[in-house]
Amino acid sequence: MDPELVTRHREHLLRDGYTVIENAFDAATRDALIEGLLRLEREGEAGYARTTFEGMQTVRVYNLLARGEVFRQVPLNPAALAVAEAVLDPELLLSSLSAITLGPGQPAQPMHEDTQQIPLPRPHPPIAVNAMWALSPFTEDNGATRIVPASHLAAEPPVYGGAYETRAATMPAGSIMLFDSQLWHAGGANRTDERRFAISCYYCAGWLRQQENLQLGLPRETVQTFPRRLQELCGYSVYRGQYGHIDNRDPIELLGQPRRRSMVWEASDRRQQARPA
Ligand SMILES: O=C(O)CCC(=O)C(=O)O
Repeated sequence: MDPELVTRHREHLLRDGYTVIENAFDAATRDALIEGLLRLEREGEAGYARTTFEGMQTVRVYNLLARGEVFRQVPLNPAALAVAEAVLDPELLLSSLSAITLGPGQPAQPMHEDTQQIPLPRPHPPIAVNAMWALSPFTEDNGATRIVPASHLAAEPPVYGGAYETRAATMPAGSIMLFDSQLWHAGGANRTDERRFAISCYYCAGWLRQQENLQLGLPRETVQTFPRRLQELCGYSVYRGQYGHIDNRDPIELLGQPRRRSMVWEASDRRQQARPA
């Protein structure tokens, strides 16, 4: 993505709490992702969720990277990843990758924000960014995510399930809405007789615990076959040369890959040695 456009999306997200990238993926990709989700349902790997938050008429599939090659392209989408990196930083992680398929009759989800469990005073700088992939068009009637624009700057999180003035984040299929995790939002009600297919690709700062435990949830043999950038996003990386190390080594080496950066203490020794006596 053009760097100026990345900057514009970043500024929009910082100001309003969200930004929408249209035409972020093509129809063939959308069809392949929907087919991947339907296959999981046919194979019995996915069924209706069992909590009000997840939606009893909603099929959620977690840990998608363990469930099909077709999903690997999602966290690596160049446009969404560039904006998420610009908002967080290039050492960000994938926090979770899950599908949210709202069925007909699914009521609106309780209002919430995505890092409500993290005990930080609000508002704080962005620590996580959700990229909501519209595999179906997101409409007022089929459950487009409801948002409260600029609520990421509020001093409080929403009252869980509270009633607020919201707007529907409508967007054509093929769009991705990125939003600051602090934005007050909720899935809308699906009043149509069609399903609303979506994937939530949730990124977080490299120093924050991931929502899904991807290092335990993804078999190492599977991660070994991922592109390197995806391996790094899944946690085979070290933040600022320190957080996430194993025996002061970069976990990427566990996958037989060379590390590309020094660990923080090696780098400070090198700086020290380079100083004139
Ligand atoms: O389905 C949606 O549009 C939003 C879902 C959501 O916000 C969540 O599950 O945290």
